[in-house]
Amino acid sequence: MLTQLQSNAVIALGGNLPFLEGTPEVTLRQATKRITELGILVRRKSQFYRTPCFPPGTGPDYVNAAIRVETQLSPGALLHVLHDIEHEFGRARKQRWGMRTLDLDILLFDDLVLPDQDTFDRWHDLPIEEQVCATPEHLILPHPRLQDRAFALVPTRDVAPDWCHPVSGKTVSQMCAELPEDTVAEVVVL
Ligand code: A4P
Ligand code: MG
Repeated sequence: MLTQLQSNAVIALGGNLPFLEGTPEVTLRQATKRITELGILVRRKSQFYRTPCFPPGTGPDYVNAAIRVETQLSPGALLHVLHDIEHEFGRARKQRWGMRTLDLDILLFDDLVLPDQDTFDRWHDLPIEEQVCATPEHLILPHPRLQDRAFALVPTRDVAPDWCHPVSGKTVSQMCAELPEDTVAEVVVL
């Protein structure tokens, strides 16, 4: 019998609005449980962090975390499952980078670069003023902002410190070490 190969992925979890009576931390815990219930194997969980909203001043602090998972799903099918879970936890898509009960992003998926190197490069190099308003239609992997964001990299370091970025070749720990110190210091364990 053929066994299907498992893929490894890192998923970022974030939220800065309560869902029903639950704080964002409660939502993130419950969302992780839902991910497991839907057959995705959660191998490692990061600590929960309180992080200042980005862009600064646009909303309450976030709670951020990351999990390392194993799955037989394709990247597109995994994103579909994550969108369904966001929906279950009250996510409304009103505004790019707007406040939200739950955001689930795929940061890394094996060593895949999707949809292709040119598209990845274009999103990776997008000027900040365009990042605010441009929403990708395709799944982009790795997440094109991963290397810029302490709120994504610090939790990812908990679960995958030696994971090599398939384009830059840098490990998650190296990318973290290259962030401005003050942005890392703002990411505080809950
Ligand atoms: N998409 C493309 N690539 C991916 C990927 N690797 N993972 C597409 C997930 N989705 C990806 O996403 C918009 C579109 O991107 C989707 O159609 C999806 O197919 P979205 O979740 O609907 O919208 P969004 O959340 O506003 O966009 P995105 O890209 O997830 O936003 P960011 O860049 O993650 O920013 N501040 C703090 N402190 N902590 C945060 O977690 N998050 C954001 C959201 C802003 N500020 C924050 C935080
Ligand atoms: Mg998202």
